[in-house]
Amino acid sequence: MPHIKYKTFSLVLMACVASLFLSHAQSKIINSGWQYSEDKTHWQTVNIPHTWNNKDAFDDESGYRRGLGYYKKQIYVSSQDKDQIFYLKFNAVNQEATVFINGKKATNHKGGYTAFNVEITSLLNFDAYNLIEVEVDNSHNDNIPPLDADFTFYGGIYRDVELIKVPKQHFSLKDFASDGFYVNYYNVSSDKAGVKVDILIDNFETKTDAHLYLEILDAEGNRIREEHQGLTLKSNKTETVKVTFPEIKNPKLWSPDHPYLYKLQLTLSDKNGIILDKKQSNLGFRWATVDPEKGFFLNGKPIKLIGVNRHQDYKDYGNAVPIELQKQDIHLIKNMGANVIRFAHYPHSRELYKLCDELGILVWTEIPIVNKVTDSETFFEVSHTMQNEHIKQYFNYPSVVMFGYMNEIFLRLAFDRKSTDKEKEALKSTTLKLANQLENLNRELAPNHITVMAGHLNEVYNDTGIADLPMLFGWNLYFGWYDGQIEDLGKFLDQQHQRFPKRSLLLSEYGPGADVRIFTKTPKKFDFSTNYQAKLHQSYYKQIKKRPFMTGMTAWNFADFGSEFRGDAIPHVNQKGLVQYDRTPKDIYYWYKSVLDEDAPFIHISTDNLKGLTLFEDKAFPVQVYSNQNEVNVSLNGKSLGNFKVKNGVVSIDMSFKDGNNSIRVSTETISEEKAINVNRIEVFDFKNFKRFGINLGAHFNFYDKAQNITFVPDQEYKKGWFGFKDGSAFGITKDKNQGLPHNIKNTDAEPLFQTLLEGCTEYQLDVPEGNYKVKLYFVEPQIKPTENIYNLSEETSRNTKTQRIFDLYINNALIEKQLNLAQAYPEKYGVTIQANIQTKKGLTLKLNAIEGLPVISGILIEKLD
Ligand code: GCB
Repeated sequence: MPHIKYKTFSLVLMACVASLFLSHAQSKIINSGWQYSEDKTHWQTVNIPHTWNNKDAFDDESGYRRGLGYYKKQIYVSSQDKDQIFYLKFNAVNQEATVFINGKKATNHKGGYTAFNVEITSLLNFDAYNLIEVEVDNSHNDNIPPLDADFTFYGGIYRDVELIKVPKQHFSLKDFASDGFYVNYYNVSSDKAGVKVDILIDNFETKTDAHLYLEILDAEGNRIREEHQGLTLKSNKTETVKVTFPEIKNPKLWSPDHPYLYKLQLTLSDKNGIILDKKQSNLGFRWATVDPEKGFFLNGKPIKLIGVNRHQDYKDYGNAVPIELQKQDIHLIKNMGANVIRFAHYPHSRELYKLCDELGILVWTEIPIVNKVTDSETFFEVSHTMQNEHIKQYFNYPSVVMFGYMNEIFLRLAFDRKSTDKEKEALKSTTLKLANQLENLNRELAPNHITVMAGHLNEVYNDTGIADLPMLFGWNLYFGWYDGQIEDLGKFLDQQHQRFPKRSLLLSEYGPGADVRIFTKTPKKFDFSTNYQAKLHQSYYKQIKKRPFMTGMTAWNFADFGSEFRGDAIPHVNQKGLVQYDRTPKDIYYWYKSVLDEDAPFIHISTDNLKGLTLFEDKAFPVQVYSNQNEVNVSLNGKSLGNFKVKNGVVSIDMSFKDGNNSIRVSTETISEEKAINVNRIEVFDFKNFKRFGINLGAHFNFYDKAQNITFVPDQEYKKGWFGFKDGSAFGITKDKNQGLPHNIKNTDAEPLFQTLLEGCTEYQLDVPEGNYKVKLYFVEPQIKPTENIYNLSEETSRNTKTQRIFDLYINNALIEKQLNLAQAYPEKYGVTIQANIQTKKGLTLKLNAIEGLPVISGILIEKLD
């Protein structure tokens, strides 16, 4: 209509003219040059994002500092802006923040993962520097979730700080630090789609006339809808304005395959048409539903949700991770072919959700009420505020389809050995009360989103009925790791589905720990080998694909992450990542790509982890090839091994490597991939080719030690002409898993070498030929009280008493150590090495003569000197 066009034109013209001499709402990032101190005496200059725990959370000695951290910064405010309203926006401060402006308290905020705004206008001095001080506290607080969880609670101001300056009329900054408007959709289908927007406008002045202009643009930037609204804003009030657009015909729908985005722009002007404030948001037309029988539907079509959980921290940065690095995660996840991310266990940076909109990734987002709740009014209050902030700040992202509020909330209860039954019942009902309240809050604030919660393997979620509160219940299941066997997954899910046929289910977590330095032909539960990781994920995927009632699966975890109390193959790191802590992909990442990403032909030869592969009489080593093609041709060192069918994204091929450099080539008609692998082939009986040779005593797996640049091979019983133990047994290893081993060994990063060990071995023999050898032996005293690992759900460890072990150590009858008493001579959990040069006519025999208790030994490294 010409009338509208003229009006729009004149508004735009006025806006352009106005912007020449008037500033409308403005946000300035003020991350640079803060002063930080832990005692208010010694200050250092830091930039935001910042945490004080990026190093000490990985330090074996100290544990990480949970307590106070002080930040301050000066900002200059000019009197030119004296008619403006000023806010500070903190995008995340972990976990409690008290903000002072020029010495006066401005606000206190609890909760480390959502943003908060504070209005500071009246506290400012114009034409002067103003002091911002922030007191940050990450100590344990019974009233702030998370109370307890398997991740590190790094303290600090770790997301952007913004100084916001707005005219007296502006989109509200007071509604739980949201953008001040909420996008709702109505009648969305492929024929038509409607948009309704609720807008909150603050007026800091007397009654005023204003003008609101909303427009919808398509992805090409064409304006396809616009609405004008004249407003009369009451004095010093927040006005809610509702705008409904007429339906859009034949909208392009948003989905992971076609993430088509429209844009909504909001402009607030004064009565003269001068722009006061502007906002915008992505619009995506989609609708999501769950069905207990048929799974997850997007836009009416079934989609199996397959993706990952993500934690936000990153090697060396803690949680203070530059946003560009974080964005790379989302690209990596998309590239893998995932269609869903669970942002666990707390809201992540908003930029990432925006990227999910753009790339087409469905999102589950949640607040960190993890493991247990506190029965206190404040805890309930903080939880409510947190969920209000969460939903309101993340509401407008089309990618967000699921809002969650609890994870494994009965975990602590399940392991509580102290409380009485009555106390436990009371805690259950408190938890249920909070869950009910939050579920209702979710449904009220976000009626078109799916509500979710995740539980661990325990009947309590069924018994209490908590699992029936959310629209979708996620099971975190670790069959083949903490519990039972890999194959138990499907059986468990079938039973649940039978017992609770009206409940929609997602496998919200699963996965074993995996260290890229560990590989084996015989993967076992708890060995941290990348091979076991492959086995578990490949089987889980098949089991979930087979079950249409399962909405999907999200692997635990996208990346390795910091968890201070843990002691796995890398201390203080949870190693269940598909990629490493620095985001280098593990092989399993490529396997997922081969089953999920159909965009282009893809091949990956998984030899990256076979560093220093040493083979003996073994003629071959199984190598997994991953591909999204049906058949691949494989050749080794130029000779074809034939064509192989790829099933479930993988084919395993036994490769008879030669000593030295080998090359593997895998091809299809359209693509090929080549990998070089260096293999150390040692011939039995004369140990012909060896220069250096390492054995991982008591272990069935290879361990690559970067510092020594050698792979310690698996141990074996002595065989003539070869090597092995004559007696003794692997410490802490049961039939199908490794557990109860010493962790967080000081003085080394070769944990897996020390962790597995032989106990009670009195003689170990290597039938090496005549020569001069450097022999290095590795020891640790294992019998120290292990830190209780609550995630180690199945195993009770009884090795918590310290007994004496004293032994003499001989090599070929030469006394190397007399009365070796590891517990007495060294600090606890200390990685000890003892080294000697030995000349031999034939063979090396190691003797550990017990004086008291059973001798232990973790590793042997021999080097031929001439
Ligand atoms: C879980 C928790 C998650 C842990 C994970 C694990 O079930 O939800 O926070 O990190 O197990 O690795 O044990």
